[in-house]
Amino acid sequence: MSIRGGLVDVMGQTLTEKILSDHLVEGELEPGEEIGIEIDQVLTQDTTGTLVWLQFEALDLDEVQTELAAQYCDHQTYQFDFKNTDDHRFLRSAAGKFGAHFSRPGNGICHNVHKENFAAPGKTMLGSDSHTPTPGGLGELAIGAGGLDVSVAMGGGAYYIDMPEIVNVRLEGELPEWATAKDVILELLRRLSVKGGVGKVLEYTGPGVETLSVPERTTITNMGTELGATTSIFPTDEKTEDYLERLGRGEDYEEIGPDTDAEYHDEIVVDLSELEPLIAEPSMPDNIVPVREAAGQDVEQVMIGSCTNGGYEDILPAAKMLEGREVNKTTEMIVAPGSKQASEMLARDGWASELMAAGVNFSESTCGACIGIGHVPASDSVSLRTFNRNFEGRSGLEDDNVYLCSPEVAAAAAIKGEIVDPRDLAEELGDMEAPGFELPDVYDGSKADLIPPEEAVDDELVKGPNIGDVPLKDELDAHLEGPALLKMDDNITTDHIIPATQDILMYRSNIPKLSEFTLSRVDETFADRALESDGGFLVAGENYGQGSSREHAALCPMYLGVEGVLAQSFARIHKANLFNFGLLPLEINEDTYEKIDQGDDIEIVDDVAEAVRSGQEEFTIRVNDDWEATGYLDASEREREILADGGKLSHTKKQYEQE
Ligand code: MIC
Ligand code: SF4
Repeated sequence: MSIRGGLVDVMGQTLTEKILSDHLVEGELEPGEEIGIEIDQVLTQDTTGTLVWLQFEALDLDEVQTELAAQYCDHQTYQFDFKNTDDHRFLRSAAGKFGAHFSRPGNGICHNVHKENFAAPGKTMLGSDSHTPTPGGLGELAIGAGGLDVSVAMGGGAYYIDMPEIVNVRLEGELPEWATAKDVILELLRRLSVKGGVGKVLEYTGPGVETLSVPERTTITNMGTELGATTSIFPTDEKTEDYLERLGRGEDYEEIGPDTDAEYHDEIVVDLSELEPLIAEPSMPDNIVPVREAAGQDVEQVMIGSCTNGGYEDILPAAKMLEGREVNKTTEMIVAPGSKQASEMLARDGWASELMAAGVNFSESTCGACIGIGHVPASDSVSLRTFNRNFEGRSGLEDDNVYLCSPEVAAAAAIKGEIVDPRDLAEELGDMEAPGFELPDVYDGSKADLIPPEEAVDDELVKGPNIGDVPLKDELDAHLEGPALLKMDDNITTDHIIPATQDILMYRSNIPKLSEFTLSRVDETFADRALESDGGFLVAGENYGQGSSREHAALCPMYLGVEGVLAQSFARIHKANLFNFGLLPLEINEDTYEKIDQGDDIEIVDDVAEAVRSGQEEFTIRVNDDWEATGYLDASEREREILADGGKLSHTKKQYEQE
């Protein structure tokens, strides 16, 4: 029995409900209802962080109000151009001026470094990166969001979200040899698809939980994002306490879990003992098959790293498999540890030299190759990666063939030069043992690259010439009309809308320039056509905007004059970003989607501004002055006000003025 909202509730609570009710500032925990929650920790990274701070500044906020905020420089650390370095310098100055921890470029990927240094059970966290849910593996309720939501939360404002459904993912049994945590999440992707988790929190329970270490759990929670889930979370136990102690943070431990009579909206059972090595084929993380079905394909590149499998413990099994062996002469293998701490420890333990001796190259601890910066695969070749996303073209090569798998499967392919189930390779070689999963006694990396707010080196913002202003939009018009500028399929990713490769990424804080690349991967003429047309709509199928949290995917279309998106359904973070930048997201049914052609004239017949503010849910869409269809606006009162005010920046400024 627990107390919630002042009433004695006879039903037990899930872990998610417990953390949410501890942090609830508005609303009730009813699925679909909007709730406001208090945020304890904030995470931001270099490619979304510049906007986070520019918006923080534009809101006239002057000091971080959350318990902790951390600015990481991880996505683009190679500093190819002064623009990247300018961004990093600006971020250090913003962290110093406003009071955040600053992690220097090269210190590691935000999720890995945050997990090692700050993540703690029972806390809430908001991050401007879609893989923010990673520390769910140690009981933190962490959610990815657009940068503007993060700025507002960092200024002490609540974070608003529709109360998700909570799904019980019950783990039974124990992983057999050669099956890994990566295979658990690949199995869920096989069953549920990339949109199977939208509007849901996946809460892991059952006897299988205690068989997994915290880093294995965080591999699973990290990739819950690929299911579209709001977040994923594990209860805490001795394994969590032990992990925090090895990190030197035993005092952060707290025992938390669901009530025994907690009620869930749904249940999925995964018997760990039935899992086998799996692989995601190109070019969607839910194209899952057993490794044996993909075996025999030549592999030219193998990469171990990323926020999913870049930990010391993830690289160790591969190192053990390669000890005394060599990478096949037809293959290149690169290890990019997720944090500098992992690199440092592998170097001290001698495992880095074992890997080097086997023919492996080490990269800086960075996202890099995961978003097409460096190690771009050769044309018409297979690249096998331990990453979490293989959206087409994300590697930097348009028609790429990127497969996703565990470090064990990756190392097996590096040895054999082709995709092979490690069980079959072990049998073939006769002397290769399953490496198992092992934690170091202590995580003892240096903290030299982490600058706490009290040791800040800057107290004023430093803005180089590449750092622009955040464009503002006027209030929503009464009359919206324009062409269907582009018609797209299902599952369009934010990588399609604003790609993240090096030549484009350096303009993340220069919106006019960045906008030139909007949807260029779908249609090179889009940006010019949008500017010329002075208004218009995007049309898309299901799950529009899946993938990243980058608010640029809404901000740049807004800058080009796009007024709304008509889609069969939207991904959660992107839909919030559309509201935040004043773009009307209308849901349409399949018939309407099929009937609209690119170039058609679209008119929203209602007085749009008035209808949005008054709570109207159905909008009449007139096409070519010829036929009509209905568009649905699924939005809370708060989202409607934001939209009508021309976006969250104008809306929040207005609110602050009224206070
Ligand atoms: C990604 O994995 O796509 C990114 C790059 O980390 C993005 C953030 C960004 O676009 O900067 C994400 O996942 O949110
Ligand atoms: Fe970085 Fe890739 Fe993880 Fe995104 S998914 S945070 S780009 S490593």
